[in-house]
Amino acid sequence: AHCRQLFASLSKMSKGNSKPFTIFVEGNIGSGKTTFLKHFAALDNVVTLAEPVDRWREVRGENFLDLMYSDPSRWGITFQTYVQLTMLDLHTKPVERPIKMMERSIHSARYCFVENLHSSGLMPNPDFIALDEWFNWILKNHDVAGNLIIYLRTTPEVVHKRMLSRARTEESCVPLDYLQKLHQFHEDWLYHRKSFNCPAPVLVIDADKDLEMMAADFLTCEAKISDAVA
Ligand code: TTP
Ligand code: MG
Repeated sequence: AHCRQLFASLSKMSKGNSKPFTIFVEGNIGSGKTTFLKHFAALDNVVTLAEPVDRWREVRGENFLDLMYSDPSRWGITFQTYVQLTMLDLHTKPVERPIKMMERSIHSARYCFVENLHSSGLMPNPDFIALDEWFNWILKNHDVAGNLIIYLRTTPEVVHKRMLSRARTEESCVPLDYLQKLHQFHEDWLYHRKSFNCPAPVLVIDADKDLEMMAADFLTCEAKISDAVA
């Protein structure tokens, strides 16, 4: 009930404003972003756009995600170019409801994943430059801004276990070390706020807990969203 009230009031605030209140749900691989979005999908005033990971696994018969993990130096640029395109598609997608909630954003693709590939030497410099030029052009010429980031903060060991137990085939060989690096990029960007531009205020949620224990956090989160909008 609390939840419905909150989103009803957000709905009123957004009336007459053609751009929806836009929330990016961020966090490491396996931090629970999809599950988090599902919780909010039931609400009348919210459109949730899940990450297009399935679009990355079947592109005209090619599995870009699998190619990237099997040979990041060769296929990293291909995969990340396509991720950037699908993210731009979601950022610019008009929605009929006042609140738009996205799994990830073009920002975390660039500041966490592309940055990680490049800085760990897996992405050649020219590939990185081409991607980054595209990214900067998109930021200048399209509205990819958000109003709030919800950061599902986890520890790498916890998400590593989750990732292995959900058993996405492509991720079977992703080592803990890779998740530790990605964790650090999320931390520096969203928690310590010392690396890249942070495109919206950040609400940090402890997402190490099991899903059953998250119910209270959903409510806290809704209250804080309300404050952020007010
Ligand atoms: P995530 O974007 O972290 O999504 P998820 O569904 O694993 O997260 P959650 O459990 O919280 O719902 O990652 C999806 C896969 O795509 C994962 O293997 C990492 C990969 N990926 C990249 O390699 N580069 C990118 O830019 C993005 C966005 C994802
Ligand atoms: Mg997901």
